[in-house]
Amino acid sequence: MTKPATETVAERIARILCRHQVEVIFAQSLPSAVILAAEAAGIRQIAYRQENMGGAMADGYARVSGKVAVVAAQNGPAATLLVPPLAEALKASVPIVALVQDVESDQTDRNAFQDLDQITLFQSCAKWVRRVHTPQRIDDYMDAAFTVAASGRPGPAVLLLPADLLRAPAQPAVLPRTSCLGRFPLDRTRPPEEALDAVARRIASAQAPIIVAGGGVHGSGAAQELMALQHEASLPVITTNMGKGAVDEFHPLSAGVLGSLTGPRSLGRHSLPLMEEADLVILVGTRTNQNGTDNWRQIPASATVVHVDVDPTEVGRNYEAIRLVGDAAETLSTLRKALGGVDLTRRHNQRARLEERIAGFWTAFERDRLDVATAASGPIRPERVMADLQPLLSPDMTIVADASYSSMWVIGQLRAPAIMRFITPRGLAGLGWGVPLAIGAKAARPQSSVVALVGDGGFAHSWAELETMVRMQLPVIIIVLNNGILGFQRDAETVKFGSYTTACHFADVDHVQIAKACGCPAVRVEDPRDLADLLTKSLDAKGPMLIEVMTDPQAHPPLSLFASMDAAA
Ligand SMILES: Cc1ncc(C[n+]2csc(CCOP(=O)(O)OP(=O)(O)O)c2C)c(N)n1
Ligand SMILES: [Mg+2]
Repeated sequence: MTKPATETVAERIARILCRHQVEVIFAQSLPSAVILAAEAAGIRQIAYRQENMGGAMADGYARVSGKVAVVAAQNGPAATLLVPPLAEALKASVPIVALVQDVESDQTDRNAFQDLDQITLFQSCAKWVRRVHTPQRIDDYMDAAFTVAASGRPGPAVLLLPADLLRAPAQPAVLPRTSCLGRFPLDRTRPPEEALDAVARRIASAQAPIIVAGGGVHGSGAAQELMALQHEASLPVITTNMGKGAVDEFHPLSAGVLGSLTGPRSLGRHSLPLMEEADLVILVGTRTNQNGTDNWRQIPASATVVHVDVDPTEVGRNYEAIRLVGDAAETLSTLRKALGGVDLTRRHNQRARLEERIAGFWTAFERDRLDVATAASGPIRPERVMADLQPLLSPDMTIVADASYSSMWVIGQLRAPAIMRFITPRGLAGLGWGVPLAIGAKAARPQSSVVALVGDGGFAHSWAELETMVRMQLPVIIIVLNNGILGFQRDAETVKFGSYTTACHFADVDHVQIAKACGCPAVRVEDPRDLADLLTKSLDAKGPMLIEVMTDPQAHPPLSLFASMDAAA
């Protein structure tokens, strides 16, 4: 590898990013030496307004692009603001490399300006944190960061870069490196064949098997394999919140999302028995978390559990399971081959009856929610917003939601017309992720539409990034559900304590003015009959758009938590 004699470590970093096919870097000019070099090397800086948001943009970018996202930040206060998005990425298994400046090497621990123990800072929210000590090792450490992020269970890796190191002349690498490590999963591991043969026999002989697909299916790019398995072995599939869109939800063997949405007017209310009656539960790429399992209540204790996961520590965490440790796509592909060697007559014989039953769930769900999904007078029901968005869904579109009710409306009310992506911050369910996740998703697929649904509370965490969206020409359609309250907060407190605090009601906010002030066209909708046309026109226009929908503060998604409130209603 020839290099100009004057190359600095920062310039070397830019070259290494190019080797990993990094096309965008989420940053705000810092570390300056790195970002200057990256821009000079043709990497696009997506300049965020605030580090929280930049990290969440990187998250959305990685989830949709299949590439390791790179975010950069200054040391000290800027670094601390990267903690929340990296924590979400850690829990949601999203590969991000964070390049964080550190103070000059000889100034550490002297109360230098903005010095902080950043190794300790990032320890709980990253897979790996290292500081680079010498120019000779920059190639090794950069590659290690990408390897950590993209391999095994994907997640964030943090590389701390002392400012003086970045200015230092680069040295020849200890050993030259040429690989591209910028995509995930880096390795496609799979369990031994005997284990898959044994599971194939169990699938053939079970009375009532079911697949539960989690976000790991998307992370692995395993959705096609999953649908092939569903079809070939006549297996019913439900997904978790993060797994939504891992199968076409119009496939007759798809029973939608099951989780904590089991209250009145939910699909889960009808589909739950399918899980409760299962004698074989095949988990794929799920961390069996509280929301995904409705407080670990849904999988019957009598069922045999098979768990496919790339992270061996997730297998058996909450359910003792037959262990299939491996990449989801690779493992499902090999399982399909193993199923070729068993007699699936029992499965196929049950299929017509199963399909009829699943169709019944959807019909009952449609009937139950008809009143709210078609409500023609204000204040607007969120179910109506989703019903009007439904016919406009297309497989290449990305639907994003913020935490709180927005995630639940998207997950519980929309029906995926094909394998497609629904991005929600389900790692930690933090407010404010909706808009930046959507901007990152748009950066990953600029030709495809991105629609973000956000509550008025969560949106307030991220108003400033409207300007980023406009400036960077990453147009997203943002639907703000303005119910004037911290909806979930009010309702959860009401259920748990019988009252709620004074924080839950907001003053009136004109979100249209906020958007317009940032150069984003915007409109307020108060009549539900205006929605469909507006959504169609906004999608056709392909520009940025904020639609402020004045929603019914009494509406809440059918979470099991609200059973007592719903029963009293
Ligand atoms: C960063 C963060 N802070 C606080 C919470 C707790 N919390 C969860 S939902 C919620 C209310 C959200 O209100 P809004 O965004 O308006 O959505 P709505 O429920 O009204 O649709 C709050 C405060 C959280 N999840 N994340
Ligand atoms: Mg609200």
